[in-house]
Amino acid sequence: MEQPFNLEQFYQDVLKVNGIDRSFGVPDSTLSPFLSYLAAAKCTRKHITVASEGAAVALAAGYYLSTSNLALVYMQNSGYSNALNPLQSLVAKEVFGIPMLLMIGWRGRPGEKDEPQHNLIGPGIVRNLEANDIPYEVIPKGLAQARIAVARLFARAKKDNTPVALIVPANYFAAYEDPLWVSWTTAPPNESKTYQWLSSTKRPALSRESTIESVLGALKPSDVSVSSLGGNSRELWMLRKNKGQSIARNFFGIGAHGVSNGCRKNRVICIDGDGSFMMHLGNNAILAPLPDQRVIHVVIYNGKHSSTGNQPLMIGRGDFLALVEGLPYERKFIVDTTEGVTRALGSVDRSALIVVTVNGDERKSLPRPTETPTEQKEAFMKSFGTGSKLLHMDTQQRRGAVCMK
Ligand SMILES: Cc1ncc(C[n+]2csc(CCOP(=O)(O)OP(=O)(O)O)c2C)c(N)n1
Repeated sequence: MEQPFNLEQFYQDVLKVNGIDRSFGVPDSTLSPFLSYLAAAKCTRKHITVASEGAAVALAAGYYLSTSNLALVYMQNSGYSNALNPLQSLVAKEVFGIPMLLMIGWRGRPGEKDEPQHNLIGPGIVRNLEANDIPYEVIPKGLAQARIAVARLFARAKKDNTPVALIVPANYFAAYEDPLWVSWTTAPPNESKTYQWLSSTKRPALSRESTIESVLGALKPSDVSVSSLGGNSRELWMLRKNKGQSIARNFFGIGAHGVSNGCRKNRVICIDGDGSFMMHLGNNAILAPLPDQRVIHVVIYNGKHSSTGNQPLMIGRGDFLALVEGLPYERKFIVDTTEGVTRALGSVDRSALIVVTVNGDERKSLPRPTETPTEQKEAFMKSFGTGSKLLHMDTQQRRGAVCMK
């Protein structure tokens, strides 16, 4: 009978040998020993536990875009439904086509007694993957067989530009014996001061579009940007086209923190809406202060979901700004003018939140990108060129687990 996988050997001989050295996800008890090993042995550049499975997919997507390398995304099968939104809307081969390896813990496997919800979800996971056209394998016993299975999935992922899945039943990993060392510090108070550079006018002078124009005007040549879906991506695309500029240094849709994880020599400016920011709040709180991330998060506060027809955000300006006060970005700014945007962007190098309060003015209709998602992806990836490989930087950790490997 095959022994359960030794954790270090599984990492080295099954994943690393196939080119994986990034893992992002949400913990699962089936995968528990391996995830405890990752949390203890890997620094926060290589292993990040996020607040939702969708965010793990986004990290893996951004990491692929800036490095052409595949990442591991781990989750329980009940978390697969949380991952489905970015898997279907962005990562799927029919959209941007971004390969990655999902590792799914199989609770409620047919024939195994489990809790009612797992008994419902477990038998369906295979059908769910098939329904979404995601190639999968159930992990075989034995390291050599597992390595071959992962290599097969990898080849498929790269050939078809698709996510692939490895399903892992219970008891495949040996116990994690070492005590899990977790030391998580909070940012010192002097780093959390929020600068408010606000004009005296009651109605903000900037609109979403003029904010994006201000951001574009303040970018450094080495900056990369990622814009969230909806009006702000369409405005950014339009502004670039009107100025005769290339769109290759912006990715439209997903993965700012993953891009940054893969390419730390560039600042990544994430141009976001307040609605989208609220949807990813937990992940923003986890990712913003990590030592290796260089995301400057520009959040356009218009108090509404403008792109879907101006539905209210249902959090007032005061409460929104109070919330911002509590978030662990290293530098925080609230501004409402082009000068404020320019000054804030000019004074940060990493981990910053710039909230821009804007008026509700916008065009009646906005153009859509004329490039296909594949063309956009290829232009963005090409813009990193050979210089996209990880720059060796001082990985000394100021916050988070000490980088041992
Ligand atoms: C998961 C998901 N839910 C809902 C939507 C629909 N949607 C597209 S844009 C948008 C509004 C986003 O609001 P915000 O980020 O504030 O940007 P604004 O439109 O106000 O500029 C929503 C809800 C979506 N694209 N994806």
